[in-house]
Amino acid sequence: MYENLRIENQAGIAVVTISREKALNALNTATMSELRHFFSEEAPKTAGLKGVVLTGAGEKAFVAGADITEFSRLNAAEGAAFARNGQEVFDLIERFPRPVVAAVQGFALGGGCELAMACHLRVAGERARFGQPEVNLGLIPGYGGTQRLIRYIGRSKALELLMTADMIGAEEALRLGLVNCVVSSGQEVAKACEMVEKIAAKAPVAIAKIIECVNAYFSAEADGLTLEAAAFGACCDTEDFREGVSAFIEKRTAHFQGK
Ligand code: CO8
Repeated sequence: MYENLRIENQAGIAVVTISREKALNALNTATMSELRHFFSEEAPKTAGLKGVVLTGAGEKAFVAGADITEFSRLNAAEGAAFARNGQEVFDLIERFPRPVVAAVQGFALGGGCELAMACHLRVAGERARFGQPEVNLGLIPGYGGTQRLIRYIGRSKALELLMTADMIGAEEALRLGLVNCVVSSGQEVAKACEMVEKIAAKAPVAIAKIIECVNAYFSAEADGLTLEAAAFGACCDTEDFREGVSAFIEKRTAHFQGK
């Protein structure tokens, strides 16, 4: 069904591997369509899905960017449409109601860094390298990079990376707040799965509401505090809320149903 994605269900976690190793997993149009299909059609219908781990095939790259061979002759209108399509796909990931964790083992450049930033959390292997090298091509990031990088590392450092095209390693990415943790090479997917497992033990409706409210902070249209109050109210109406409070009082582990 997918040509460029490999999907394995590991005990309720969908491990999605972008598999174009010869092109360092560069995101071509077909891969973007497959990611769109996975996050809009397949994942929401997968019963018992705890979350998603996104990674790249091979040791060298998570994703080395959008596929440069595809957009060398775009005109202005086509370029804008190309970027908008990618932004929509990455927004689907950012809004996905269960945790999406990027497991970055090598290069995460251009669209690859933007893909990692659209995920809720990022695990970096010690050989991971992050960067937005679009200015080397006479371009700017088009899949959300000018907006999301600032959110993670602040305006000053974001402008530096965007304008110099410098790459940073895993430890620097951790120091700046771009990634959540750094692990030994080869442990990236295992650590990402561990993070999804931990979150999956919490109340699923509450997790979905957290994602929605945090996303609202960066939305020009949403009033985050109003949304938070409504989301808090919605959680009060769940069985999971009653279970969580009962479990606390009875000094036992809560078992949430996502209802
Ligand atoms: N697109 C297509 N092919 C790629 C890409 C890419 N982004 N990156 C690497 N490849 C291919 C290479 O062409 C090469 O193919 P081949 O073996 O057929 O020659 C193969 O992968 C291996 O790459 P290298 O031989 O270059 O490997 P090195 O170890 O020498 O270098 C690098 C690794 C540093 C990662 C290098 O490949 C590189 O600089 N890649 C390009 C990185 C880049 O500029 N990424 C940003 C792309 S632009 C982008 O992502 C914009 C997103 C928004 C788009 C909006 C729509 C317009």
